[in-house]
Amino acid sequence: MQDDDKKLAAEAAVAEIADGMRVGLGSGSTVAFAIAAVGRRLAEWPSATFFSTSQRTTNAARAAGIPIARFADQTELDLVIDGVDEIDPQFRAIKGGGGAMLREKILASAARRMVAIADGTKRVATLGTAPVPVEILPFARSFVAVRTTALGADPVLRMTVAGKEFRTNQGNLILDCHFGPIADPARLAIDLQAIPGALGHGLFLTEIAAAYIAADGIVTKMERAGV
Ligand code: ABF
Repeated sequence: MQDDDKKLAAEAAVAEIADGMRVGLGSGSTVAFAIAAVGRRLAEWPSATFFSTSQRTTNAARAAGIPIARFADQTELDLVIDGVDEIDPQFRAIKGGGGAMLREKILASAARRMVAIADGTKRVATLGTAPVPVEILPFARSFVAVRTTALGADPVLRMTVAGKEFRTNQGNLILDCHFGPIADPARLAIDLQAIPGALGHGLFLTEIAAAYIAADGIVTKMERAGV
């Protein structure tokens, strides 16, 4: 079962938490299992502090009894646990299915170690079946859309289930950019970042240090070489 696998991967990553750590919590349904596990084990880490990548995660953490500290006062974290939409054999990932990738990338970059957690369906040979979410300034929505098209994307404005424009925690919009198989993710990341009005994107190419992937009840831990 996919949820059982998500839970296994999440709990395996939570085992990396040690007392005194500054821990970032990602977003998404796999992280929801990590939040539940942290909530159950919180007493083991009286001096740990926890930070959140989205309002949704903050709400879930507080409901689990986990106090969430202000990241704005922080310059470095010890560990971030977060989900992915896709991850390839080089630990490169597409993230942002939940729309939190701008804050997720900040915490991932601030962390000494970021571990990804996922069920086996997230493992891909080549990134790109999933769209690359791009957070955009509403002021520049058409301008950024046409620039992503020039890069080969079919940009789709993300809508809520109620049919309204999805808004990030920053009040911005998201273009889900369908590129298909991405031959050169590093080049694409640079090109996306160069578009004025594109404030963040879901290509995570260097942040992930390790991945816990669970498939059919078995968790595989993979460490990125040389990190
Ligand atoms: C967030 O959760 C996103 O960056 C990522 O895309 C998504 C994965 O969601 P789930 O774990 O629900 O598949 O981290």
